[in-house]
Amino acid sequence: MNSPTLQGLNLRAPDYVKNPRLLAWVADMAALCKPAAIHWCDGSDEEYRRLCQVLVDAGVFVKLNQAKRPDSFLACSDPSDVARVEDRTYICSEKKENAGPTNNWMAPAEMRALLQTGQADGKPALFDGCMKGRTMYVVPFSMGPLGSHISHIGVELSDSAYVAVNMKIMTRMGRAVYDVMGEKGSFVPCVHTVGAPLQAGQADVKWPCNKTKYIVHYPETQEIWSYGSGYGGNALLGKKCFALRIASNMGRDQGWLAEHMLILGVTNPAGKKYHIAAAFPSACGKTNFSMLVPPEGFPGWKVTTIGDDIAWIKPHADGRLYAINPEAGYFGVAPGTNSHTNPNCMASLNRDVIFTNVALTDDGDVWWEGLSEAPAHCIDWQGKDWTPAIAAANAVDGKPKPAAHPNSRFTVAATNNPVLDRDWDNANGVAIDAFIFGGRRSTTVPLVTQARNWMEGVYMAATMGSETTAAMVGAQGVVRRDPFAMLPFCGYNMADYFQHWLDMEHKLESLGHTLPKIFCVNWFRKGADGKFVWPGYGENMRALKWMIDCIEGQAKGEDNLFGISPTYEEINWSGLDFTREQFDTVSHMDPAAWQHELALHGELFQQLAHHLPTELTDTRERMLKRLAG
Ligand code: SAT
Ligand code: MN
Repeated sequence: MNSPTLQGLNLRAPDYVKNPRLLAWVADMAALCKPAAIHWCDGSDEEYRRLCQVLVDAGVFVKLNQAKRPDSFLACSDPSDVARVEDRTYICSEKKENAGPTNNWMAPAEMRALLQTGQADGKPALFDGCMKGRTMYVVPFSMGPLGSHISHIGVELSDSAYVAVNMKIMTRMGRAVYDVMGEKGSFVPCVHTVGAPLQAGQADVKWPCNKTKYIVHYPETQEIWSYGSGYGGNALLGKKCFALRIASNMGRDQGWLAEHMLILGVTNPAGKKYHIAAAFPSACGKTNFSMLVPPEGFPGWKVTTIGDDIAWIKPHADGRLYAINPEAGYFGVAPGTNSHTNPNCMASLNRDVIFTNVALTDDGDVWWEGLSEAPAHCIDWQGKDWTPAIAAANAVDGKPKPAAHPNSRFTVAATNNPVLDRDWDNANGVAIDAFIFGGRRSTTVPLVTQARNWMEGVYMAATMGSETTAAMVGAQGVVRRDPFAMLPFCGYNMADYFQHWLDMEHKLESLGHTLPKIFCVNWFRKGADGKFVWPGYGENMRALKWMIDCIEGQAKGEDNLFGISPTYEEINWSGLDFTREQFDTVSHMDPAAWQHELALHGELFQQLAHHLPTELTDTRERMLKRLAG
């Protein structure tokens, strides 16, 4: 049989690809992007190995010492392409008000002219010929267990082999997806290019990308178009683009929740198990919390991981919310990860890992700040010699020059995790008992607070603030409101999203089960010396246990402005020397600080005034009155 061709490009798909809409779309995109070849990913281990070798041969991957870190690789990106680019991320809904005031917006027709169809002044579209000289990988993936009623399918076209191998780890990727899709099934089309076409004979660079970047979502037609970056959430389109920005739109329309949440199981010594979903902004310890090792003083307690970053949560006829982890791997922050902060993560990283932007040691292994004592010499993430002396000589603001980029990452399969929950791949998901919302706040917000009711919990989540981290391009350590840790990820109007959460209460109540409890936590309060007071990591179990006591009706706590917080006596301190004074430092609520905090809530509400549920402004009024005494 003759293969269909396009200007010499073989378009023939494997026989098992039978979906006419998919075949037509791939042909259209090939015509637009003009790649030199098309590779239909089958998701096999053999293919993964082959593509890793292609990346090694191209100088993109360094193969790590096989004895120390078997089958693992290091990639270092261009210094201009190291994190999500929020100011280049767009929600292109038909109506601007549906994107809301917190998202960048452009009219779909205007964006399509820019990316796809070409502009009136004759300027070519950015995607026109963007893959010249490169291979276009066709990457079929399922977000969520294959065939689960909570799952959804996507196909990413990318001119980056790095993306293809990362997607193999991060999602259920490969041939089986086509079986689920069948001839008529739908999928979310995702097109990604590094935006660096190669002219004939031109040598490639190690990390191709483009100064111009566009991360674009069309919520009505459920499409993702990403241009110019090869990094993380900008390029692995199943993650933030699909599983949060597009899926939040699906969730609003279909009555479910797509959230920036880890999911963990916690089992008490009697064998009773609870499931908790917890939202924190990027690089605030979600991966650590999801793999927590209970400390001394908690014999018989066990924490198991369902997911570390994203949860899709659907109401069930039994009145409970069931959550799945749409991902199959972890794209976690390396710096600060070590055998104290996250021993289970360290065990996960023993083999089969892709590291990005960490340092390379002289014996062919990896190193990052906070892993262990600094090596005498290594090659930093920018390929330069690094020694502690060089780091000190190149300090910025008194901070030594890091060997690993602060947003450096590991990509690893969930199945590497020694405390992976037995239900992590359960197509029905797990029933959620509580939600936790946490930000990075050096002041003001207490260690742990239970919301008095669903509405006040939604208020807590909606007004969450956090100090910014290296996961996004821009200034770090600035407090910004990050409602539900979804500010960069909600694919529609944030005020409507609050309403969607409020509506969930009535939906669940009508089904007759008790609602999950809602808590707010803050692990990051600092003392007068500027140091963290709460020991964090495994010790967070102490706050988690108190939350479970609340669920079981064992803890009463003390009522305050914000909700209900534990007394010193209610926390199990066994095995930890943490004084009443220290506890006071991480939990006390300063009226003046809260006056200011409520003013900031007011600013957020003003920004989101259009469509903002009145329950939220009413709650703020009540808090102001209470504060005034
Ligand atoms: O770069 S990602 O968006 O995938 C990681 C994160 O910021 O949480
Ligand atoms: Mn995240």
